[in-house]
Amino acid sequence: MYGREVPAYTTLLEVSHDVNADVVRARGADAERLGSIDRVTAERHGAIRVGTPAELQQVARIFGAMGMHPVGFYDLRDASSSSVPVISTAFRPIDRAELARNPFRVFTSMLVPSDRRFFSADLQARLETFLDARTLFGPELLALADRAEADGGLAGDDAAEFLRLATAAFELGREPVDQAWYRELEAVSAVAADIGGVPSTHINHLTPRVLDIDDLYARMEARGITMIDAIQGPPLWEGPDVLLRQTSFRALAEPRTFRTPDGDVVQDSLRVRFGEVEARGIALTREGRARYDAAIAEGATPEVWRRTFPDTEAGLVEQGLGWFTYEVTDDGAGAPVVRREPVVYEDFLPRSAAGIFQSNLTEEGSKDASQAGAERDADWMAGAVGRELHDPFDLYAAQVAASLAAAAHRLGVAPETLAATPSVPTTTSTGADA
Ligand code: OOG
Ligand code: NI
Repeated sequence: MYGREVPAYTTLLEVSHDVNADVVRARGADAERLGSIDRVTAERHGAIRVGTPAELQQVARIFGAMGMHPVGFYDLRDASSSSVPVISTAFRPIDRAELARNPFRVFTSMLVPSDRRFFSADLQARLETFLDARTLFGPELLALADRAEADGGLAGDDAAEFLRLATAAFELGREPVDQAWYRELEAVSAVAADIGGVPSTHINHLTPRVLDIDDLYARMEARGITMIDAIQGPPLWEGPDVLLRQTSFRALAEPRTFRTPDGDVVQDSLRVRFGEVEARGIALTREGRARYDAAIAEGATPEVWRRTFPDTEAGLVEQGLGWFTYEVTDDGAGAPVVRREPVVYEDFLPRSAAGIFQSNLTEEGSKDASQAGAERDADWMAGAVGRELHDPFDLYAAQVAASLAAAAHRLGVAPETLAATPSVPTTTSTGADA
């Protein structure tokens, strides 16, 4: 559906496949250190935007049907200098084995109409009235979603119908857009207009994963596709990739129908959907993340990175900056071997998200920084979504702890002995008597 709606996405996929095939040829097994090529090829994240907690709860039921749970809280209102009045979470599988089968996440943003930095009391009231009156997801879709979640899946025709209705719910709306209303919101924030100026929601972008984002950037430009100015996140450097590097091509003008204040229906265009691509690195611990945030604030140059991060995986382990799991395998001669594997970062970065939002907005919008913003945090978001909001750090920590417990059990040692020797190289023979 998205490839049909946004043909440039298909080009992005083609170039991503070419880049990944070249990296696998050049680097061999090392290319698959952060996920098998099958997983990386299937991997995507999408982005959608909704208006109210009620809409967010409905979206959570649809993603819940597919084993995707809300993880993390992102506040984009302060992360961006332009006007982005949303808070976000991401729906994704939370179990490692499920992520390997379904490496799909949806970054989901929700408008904050009560934030006076963006909306006056009058505009808030009209916005909420508009949002409360629309229906994004029909009752059949939601009923099927609930049944799928309760029963752990749907059979045959029901599964097909669920997918048909869910896909249709995320198509670009064809109904005429109220021009005056859309433009009024757009003067405040293009993102607010995209959410609250139209009667339906849509996939905003669908992002494939690449193994060499610098190469991808160059190849897209060579094809004549204008990319945003920079790759967001960590710089290109010689040490291990951490977290997430992202870039995008600018939003393309898409034809849309508008109803003018005089009641005429006219053709015009809107630029809201863009093409994003990402490279994923190693998940960082809270300490690692604090260093990352400081380094980004300093300016993400290779020099800053060399001062901030060790240039090997072993260094990340020794300094407690990255997450790694431990697995016991066989050295081929019957002796157990402990292998250390990096944990892939499965989440998002608010600064990068703000950078992507911002570089794709045609208008800055307006924001009155002298007003007090509406308080929002992870607890508030959990209440709004009506489900447990998972903390990404807790999920990574639990995954590492489970791997240590399993490895220690197989070796017949205490988990602390493995955790206390974080410098075990990638492959360590523990000796036949271990
Ligand atoms: C979401 C922007 C955030 C990312 O990859 O950080 C995002 C949006 O444009 O709605 O997708
Ligand atoms: Ni994205």
